[in-house]
Amino acid sequence: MVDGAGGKGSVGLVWARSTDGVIGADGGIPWHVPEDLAHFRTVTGTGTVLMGRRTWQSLPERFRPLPGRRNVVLTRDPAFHAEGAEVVHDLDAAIGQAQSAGGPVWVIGGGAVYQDALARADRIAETIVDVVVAGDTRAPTIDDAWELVEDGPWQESRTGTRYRFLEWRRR
Ligand code: VY7
Repeated sequence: MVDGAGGKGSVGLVWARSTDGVIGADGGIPWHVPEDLAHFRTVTGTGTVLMGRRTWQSLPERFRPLPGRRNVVLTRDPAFHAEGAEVVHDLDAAIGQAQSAGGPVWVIGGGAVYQDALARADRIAETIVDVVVAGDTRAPTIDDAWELVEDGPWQESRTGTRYRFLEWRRR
C-alpha cells in the first residue's frame, strides 16, 4: 500500500480485525499492534478520515483530531460538536463533501459506519490480527464483489502478535 493510497474521489474503508472478525470491544480495540497504527497512518495519508461518533470518542484526546487529515464525524445528534472536526449528519453528504474537497476519503469506523459505507466504497485496507478475542463490534463480510489485490505475508509485531495487511478493490 502506497502512502495515502486512493485517488481523488476514491472511498476506502480501513479496519483491523481479529481472525474471527472482531474490530472492537467496550469502546476500544482489544489488542495492541503498534505496526498496525503506523499502517493506518500511512493508508490514511493526508486525506479525509470519516468516522462515527463513537469512534471519535474512542480516540485518546491527544489524538483528536487525527493530525494532518481532515476529520469528519458522523452522528444523528444535531447538538454534537467535535473540536477540530466537521460534524455531519448524513453519510452520502459526508462522502460527497469530502470528494468535492479533492482527496480520497477513508472511513475509519466503527462497525455501523463500515456497514453503511461498504456500498459506497471502492477499496478496503484490511489488517488481520491473529488473535481470538471477545468483542461487541465486527467488520462487515467482504463478498465476491471484491477482489483481493494485495495479500501481505504474516508478520510478527514487536508485541509478539501476528498480523497481515490485505487490500481489496471493488471488481
Ligand atoms: C485508532 C488510536 C486509538 C488508540 C490510541 C491511538 C486499522 C486502526 C484503525 C483505527 C487502528 C486506532 C490511536 C492511532 C492512529 C494515529 C493516532 C493515534 C494516527 C483503523 N487498520 N487500524 N485504529 N491512534 N480504522 N484501521 O487505533 O487510533 O493515525 O495519527
